Amino acid sequence: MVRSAVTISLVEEARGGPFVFHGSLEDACRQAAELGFDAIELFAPSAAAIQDLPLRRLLAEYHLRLAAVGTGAGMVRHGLHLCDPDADRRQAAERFIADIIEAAAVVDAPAIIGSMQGRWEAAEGRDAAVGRLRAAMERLGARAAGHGQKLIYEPLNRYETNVAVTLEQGMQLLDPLPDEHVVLLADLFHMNIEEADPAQALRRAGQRVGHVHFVDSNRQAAGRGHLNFHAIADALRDIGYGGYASAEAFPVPDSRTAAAQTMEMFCGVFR
Ligand code: LER
Ligand code: MN
Repeated sequence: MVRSAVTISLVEEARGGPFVFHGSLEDACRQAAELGFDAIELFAPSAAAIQDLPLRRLLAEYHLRLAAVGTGAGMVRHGLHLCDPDADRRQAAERFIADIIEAAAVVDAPAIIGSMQGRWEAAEGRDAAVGRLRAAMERLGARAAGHGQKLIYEPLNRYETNVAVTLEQGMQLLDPLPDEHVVLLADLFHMNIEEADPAQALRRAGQRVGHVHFVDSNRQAAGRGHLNFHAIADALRDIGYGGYASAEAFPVPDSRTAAAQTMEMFCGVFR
């Protein structure tokens, strides 16, 4: 059964970003619980910031799970990424993610590599950079598995990466890595830009799909754009998907309405 989640960002630099809730973890948990969400997904500044949060208390108090934790603050705040040709900076990127994997595992959640994959530069070419990215994900995936978690890798649209922009390209990137260690994140906003047919792409990716960013074509709450969520839900059912549909959308017209509209669509197509 697909479970519902909603995003909360605690990263000041990502105030204008596509997260339903911003700023207050407690307020986001309260509203997520009121609206019937199963979980929250957290975008936090660092592993240390996650450790300082009263996550256990809030999750228990509001009967929520932690669906996943993003690592993109390493890029947004420090400009770090795993394709970086500079070995010191690349290692700092890997360390940043490894620390978040550890902090998230304590609260029984996986970490996501989205913007931290970075991009390769034409001067160097694709193969060397992608080889280093894959090697880092192999180590990070093994680390996650050591804590009973999977590492989640997210293809992004062409304006955010040149590594893998479709699920098919993501599958090729992950091909040598065990799927018990690393799974794919299907973000429906990126997929609307890059996939010929999002539902078909989900069917082809099948068991590799481990997480979904549940959002409409314009990056607003599901139902506010032109994606066909019935076709997407049918595809997810067909592949036996049992992970989260996590609302990563702009708080338009406001956080509460975006969360409520997401839940209305979620119940309409999955329940
Ligand atoms: C970025 O566009 C995105 O979709 C995030 O989930 C990745 O950090
Ligand atoms: Mn996403």
